[in-house]
Amino acid sequence: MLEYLEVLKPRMSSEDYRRLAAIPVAKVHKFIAESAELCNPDRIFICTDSREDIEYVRRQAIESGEETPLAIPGHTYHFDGPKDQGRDREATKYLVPKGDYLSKALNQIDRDEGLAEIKSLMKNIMKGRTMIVRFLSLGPLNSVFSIPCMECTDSWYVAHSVDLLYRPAYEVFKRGEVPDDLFCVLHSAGKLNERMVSAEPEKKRIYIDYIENTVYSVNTQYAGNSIGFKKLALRLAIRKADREGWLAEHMMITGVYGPGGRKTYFAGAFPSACGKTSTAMIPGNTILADDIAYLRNIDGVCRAVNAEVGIFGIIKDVNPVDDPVIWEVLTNPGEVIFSNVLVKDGKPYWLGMGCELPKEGINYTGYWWEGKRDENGEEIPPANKNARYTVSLRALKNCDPELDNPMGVELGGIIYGCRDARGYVPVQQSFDWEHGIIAYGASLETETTFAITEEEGKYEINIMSIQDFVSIPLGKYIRNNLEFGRKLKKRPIIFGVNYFLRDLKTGEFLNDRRDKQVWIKWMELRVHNDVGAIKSPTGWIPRYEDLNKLFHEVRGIEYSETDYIKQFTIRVRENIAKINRVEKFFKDNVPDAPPELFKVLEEQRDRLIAVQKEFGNYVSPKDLEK
Ligand code: SPV
Ligand code: MN
Repeated sequence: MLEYLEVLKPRMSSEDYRRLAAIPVAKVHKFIAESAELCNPDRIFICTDSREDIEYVRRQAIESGEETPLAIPGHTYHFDGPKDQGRDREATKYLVPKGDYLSKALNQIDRDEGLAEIKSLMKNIMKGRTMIVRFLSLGPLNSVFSIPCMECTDSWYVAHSVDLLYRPAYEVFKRGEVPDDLFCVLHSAGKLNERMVSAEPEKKRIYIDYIENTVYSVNTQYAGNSIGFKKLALRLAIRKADREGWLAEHMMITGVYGPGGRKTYFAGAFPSACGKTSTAMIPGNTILADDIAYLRNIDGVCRAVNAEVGIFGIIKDVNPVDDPVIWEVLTNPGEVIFSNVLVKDGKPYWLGMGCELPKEGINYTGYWWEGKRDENGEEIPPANKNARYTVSLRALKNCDPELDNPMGVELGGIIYGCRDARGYVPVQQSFDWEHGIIAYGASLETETTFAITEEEGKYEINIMSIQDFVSIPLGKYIRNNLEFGRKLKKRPIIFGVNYFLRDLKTGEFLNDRRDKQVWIKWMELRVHNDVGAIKSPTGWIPRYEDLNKLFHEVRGIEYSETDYIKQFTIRVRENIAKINRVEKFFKDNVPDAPPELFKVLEEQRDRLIAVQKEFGNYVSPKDLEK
């Protein structure tokens, strides 16, 4: 332990040295010493989470030019480079030791080769800069759920963002309450241009070393790549959960009010940009998590916490009518970091904000004017589609009071949401845990969106919306989910939702964005068995009269039977085609897929074929009700 401190001493001020020496954990000293030896910063700043330190980080984010203040007090904006506007699947890889196996569907590189590559990219990269060290906790403090973690970064924007997104834990580290498998992140924004934007995106690499629970990220600033505790630590958490028998999920958590003030918690997994945050923020309900949840079996009950305490949310389409709660936070004084929006006269603008946007301003490509084109001749939008806001959940009026409960909250339901124009009805309830995990979770098929830097609008399987992050064999991950439910005494009810169903002929969306307010209330009632449902081949679907009543209560509008029939008609052909695609995916890519998966899919196909014989390819819910 002393040895590492000795190495660090000449690199540190006496104050920073004192702060680090107060942490009695050799692994912490080792990680910082090795990071400093590799990256060679001029200075190391140990952030203690004191008010002065936090204030200092905020100021530095502005002084360094990584953030710029906006007119409203507390608001700043940050830009990432034009080639750094989302998570990067290509550049993100697992370091896999020789002899170890990960599913083919996961991007990977030989561990020795990858470590050598990333270390050569990071050599002396912090010369002339400060390495900021932050100590945080994933999950509430003093909890069976907590995972201590630390990040060394040369980005003040990253160091600032984690204040809004994670629980501070310097004191936890000082008490030495740090397990050997704590998560460590080493990040450098790399060479920056005059706009303080990573200048060498072609050298972007994000490597996950699950042997050492360490993430390396270089030549990127986009928070999903640079803040190690989002999807990078989720990958490590999935392995830890696998070892310890719990679940780390890409899920929001919301508290939904039912009759008589009853409150039921739901967790929900949706692919990026498919309605996860907006479901968590439905007016009248509470939000406890918007991206990452940990689930544990505690005395036979499924309890969940938020790994984070903030939101790095998509700002596109946030407007005062559909999203009043977050709108209020984004337009009033308080700490907000806007990224990749359009800025004009100290004000941020984004796509779909419900007002006209300026014709010129500053955006992620520099000075922007209407009609500006990129090097491929494509017109550049005023703000990026994946522009985001970073805020603390505590700034939201409807932040759930149990956010920091070390025991988490009891889940009544789990939702799997897909983006499926063709097949699934807007909301349905699984027949049981296995059916839900397989038919809604593992079969989750979605159109790709702008949240990853790749082609948009392609259909792909995205198991439980978490496939990009699953760091164990995919079949094992599904088995763990099945097992988890089997061991519970009280199982959450599993639902499938699809906010993106279209008319097969006209291609129009069949639902309004606000219809989800009704679906979630229906799910709440179903958890408590307060309404009946119709048995369809793909799950229990709502009855017209229950939905109509809810549309009146929740949205104050009439719900026509014609709309109901269009939305809840079982599209047999499309559903069978989906099952065939899902089966093929698992046969081709997941050699360790559990046999139950094929059984559940087969049963679903048999049910579909049976109704097809009786009613044809499109089966009205009215026919099934009889
Ligand atoms: C997502 O894309 O799923 C996000 C944002 O939640 S990121 O941090 O990029 O993962
Ligand atoms: Mn996410």
